[in-house]
Amino acid sequence: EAKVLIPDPSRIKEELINKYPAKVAKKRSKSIVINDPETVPEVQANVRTVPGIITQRGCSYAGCKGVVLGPTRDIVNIVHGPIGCSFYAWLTRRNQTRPEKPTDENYITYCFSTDMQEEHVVFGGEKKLKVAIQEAYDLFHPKAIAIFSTCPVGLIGDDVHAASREMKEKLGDCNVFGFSCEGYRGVSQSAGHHIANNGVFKHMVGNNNTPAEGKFKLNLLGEYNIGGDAFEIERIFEKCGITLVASFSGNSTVRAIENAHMADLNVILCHRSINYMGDMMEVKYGIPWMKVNFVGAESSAKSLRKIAEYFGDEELKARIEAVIAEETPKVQAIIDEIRPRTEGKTAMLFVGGSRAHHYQDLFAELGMTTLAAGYEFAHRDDYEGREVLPKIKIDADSKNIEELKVSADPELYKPRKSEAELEELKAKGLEINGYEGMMKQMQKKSLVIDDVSHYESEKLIELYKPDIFCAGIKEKYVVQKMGVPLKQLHSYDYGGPYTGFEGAINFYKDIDRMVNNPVWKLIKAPWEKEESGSLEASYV
Ligand code: CFM
Ligand code: HCA
Repeated sequence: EAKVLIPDPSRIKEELINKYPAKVAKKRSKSIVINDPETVPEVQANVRTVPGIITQRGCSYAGCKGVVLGPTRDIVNIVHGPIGCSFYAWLTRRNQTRPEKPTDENYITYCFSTDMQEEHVVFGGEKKLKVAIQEAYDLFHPKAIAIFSTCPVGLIGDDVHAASREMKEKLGDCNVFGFSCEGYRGVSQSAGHHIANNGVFKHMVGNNNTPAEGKFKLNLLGEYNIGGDAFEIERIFEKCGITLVASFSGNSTVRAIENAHMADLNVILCHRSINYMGDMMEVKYGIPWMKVNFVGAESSAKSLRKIAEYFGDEELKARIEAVIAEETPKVQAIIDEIRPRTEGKTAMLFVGGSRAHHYQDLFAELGMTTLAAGYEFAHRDDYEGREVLPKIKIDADSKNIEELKVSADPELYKPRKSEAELEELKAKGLEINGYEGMMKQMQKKSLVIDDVSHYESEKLIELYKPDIFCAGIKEKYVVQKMGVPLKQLHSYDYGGPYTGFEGAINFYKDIDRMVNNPVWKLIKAPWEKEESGSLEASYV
């Protein structure tokens, strides 16, 4: 790989924190580390953002309602709260879906809310919630209705679970369940993912015991079909003869999720948002999980080979090799064309809890170096590897792992691989029930920064002058006004898919267009303007 000379990271780190009050500087210092892939240093992560700092983070409600349940097609997702929480989340995440028939249920484009008013905050909103559930049922007769709590709900004590139970009983043929995902729970979206996983596991997985058809059956976990990513993975799986039982939750259906425990393997794309589901399904049903990555052509090929190795079937192996051989030349032709224009350029990625890692592979394929990267809300295991954290596994009822084992239905608990087989697979280099994290793959002396602040991002851009910065909509125009193109790695700026082989081609082309656009040279960053001498001067 092309190595780019990078400025002294300790000096940069010092610059990032020296304007903070001493206490803040000390705290931020633990979240800003200089990477060493050999001996990965400890990163402070998943801690509360210092009040007053402008963070990229969102809330627990966003993680539960928006992220994990958002892409579900045939659940009526009702937000219990003031209308703003729902309206401002309406179709902002680019999760796509594709019903088989135009008449199939599809509620993705709808925005359901109880539109809580002052009187409900004062006198309680449960009555209104039950009326809303009844109204949704009468209008649509959906298979499932999910309720999401916003901040005021927890503060006034509305019991969304009791209301859901009561309505489920009353309606009879509709699964109704609630989530206590008030925005203030936890320190970011991350708590919402966990709450969502517990709810989906408890109320949906295992509801349908019809055996799934196919020889190689797996679930795709942590893939939300942003910009059509899941469609590309579905295409590849189909070509390889792999059966996708359920997807959590891009392009998913209630029926598939209820049937997910019939699969023989869980492959996890976004470890951060869904590792809980992988663990719970492993304990209750005996299904191992494996971390994969379909972002990047090489990673996609590697992930397919891992799946083939897991199933250990020669025919599958041959078929997967044939698919890789067919897809790779198309990808390589585009790399050959574009790479001379992107080689040696630099990137920074500050995104979510997974993509700041995965997208580094695509940049590497273009010969580009990642100077600095970090997550908004990931935990230490996503940075340093799964082994760094004690295994605290919490089940759908917040019970411990032993209780979950006891609650496992003996009919359904079937270890898909014996201990010896699992060991054998691990010896072959397959990461079963494990994840190496971002830092082992990053260059020595690159900067790893958790929950980067707005101020730190500006400083990083000023000091490193990267060729591209990757983040979200809140950062986009601020960064571009500094003369640096910003690629949104959440929404893909209306582009995508970026997964698999076709996705890689889309990404290379988009990045080429961005980093080689002469327009950026026409913009003067605040510190380049004569009247403002220094960055500080332009901000007083
Ligand atoms: Fe996982 Fe995601 Fe991400 Fe995420 Fe998100 Fe997203 Fe993201 Mo935005 S589930 S952690 S909470 S890969 S919504 S599809 S893009 S921040 S990096
Ligand atoms: C969320 C959703 C988000 C926001 C993206 C952004 C997404 O965290 O609530 O800030 O641009 O991917 O849609 O992460």
